[in-house]
Amino acid sequence: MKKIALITGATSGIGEACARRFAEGGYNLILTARRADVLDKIKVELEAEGTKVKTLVFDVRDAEAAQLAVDSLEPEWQTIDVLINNAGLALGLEKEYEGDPEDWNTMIDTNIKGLLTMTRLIVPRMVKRNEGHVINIGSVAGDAAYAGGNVYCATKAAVKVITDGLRIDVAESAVRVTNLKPGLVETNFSNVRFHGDNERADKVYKGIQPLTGADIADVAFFAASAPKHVQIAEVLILATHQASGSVIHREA
Ligand code: NDP
Ligand code: 8X3
Repeated sequence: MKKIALITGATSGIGEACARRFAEGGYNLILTARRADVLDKIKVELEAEGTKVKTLVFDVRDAEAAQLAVDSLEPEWQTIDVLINNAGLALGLEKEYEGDPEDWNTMIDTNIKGLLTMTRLIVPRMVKRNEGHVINIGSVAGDAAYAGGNVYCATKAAVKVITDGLRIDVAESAVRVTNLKPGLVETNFSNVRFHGDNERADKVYKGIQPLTGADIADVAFFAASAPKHVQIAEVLILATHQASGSVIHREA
């Protein structure tokens, strides 16, 4: 029987790339996000290649909707082997004392509380089965603040600590817990961060070859494929000319 991976934020970027990588690696998939039409398109494509795909449309900020979606899974979809908590975003790059509190709430509710909601819904069954793997998408941004990163960096620092906390709490079981910390990955991330200012978003990746979603998906798949006694606890993945969240060498 094929294993099942549930991926949040599977309509774009790293989440979509994980869907493709895990499908290629022989998993069936539960794909979640808010955009039903995009999820459907990916489902049709992957099913044509032999992967079974279940889509769940909900906002990870809505704990009740998340619960209803997970409760709606038929028995054949209830044994989730890998949970990839990927849905997330940055909004703005303003100084902390000039930032928009609505943006802060959205980042905190999505990146921290949404991840916790999914963990709370999926992990009890993993612990009961004594098997499973949680892969959280953190960030180099969680290692240290960079200019204007303030609240986004804080959410990713929280992801690191929440991931470490879960690893401690499931240590008696064979459930594995991984924090992947990408650096610059060219996705829709910057378009979202700059509220649709695509010109500004493009500048983020100027003068450096950024990572791709597929680069991160490869690492996630590697972690999930490690022998059962091997727990890849944390991985920092940077573009070659990036040294930290704030040190990036760009060709003129
Ligand atoms: P994208 O904007 O390309 O993808 C974000 C995904 O998250 C989309 O599928 C979106 O789907 C989903 N999403 C956003 N908000 C919600 C929500 N409230 N409920 C459900 N789904 C949601 O960005 P990335 O692929 O780059 O980002 C994925 C993760 O990787 C994020 O956690 C981000 O912080 C992290 N990351 C990104 C890096 C980068 O440089 N790109 C580097 C380090 C970490 P939809 O809109 O359909 O709901
Ligand atoms: C996303 C990448 O550049 O904001 O976490 O740290 S960055």
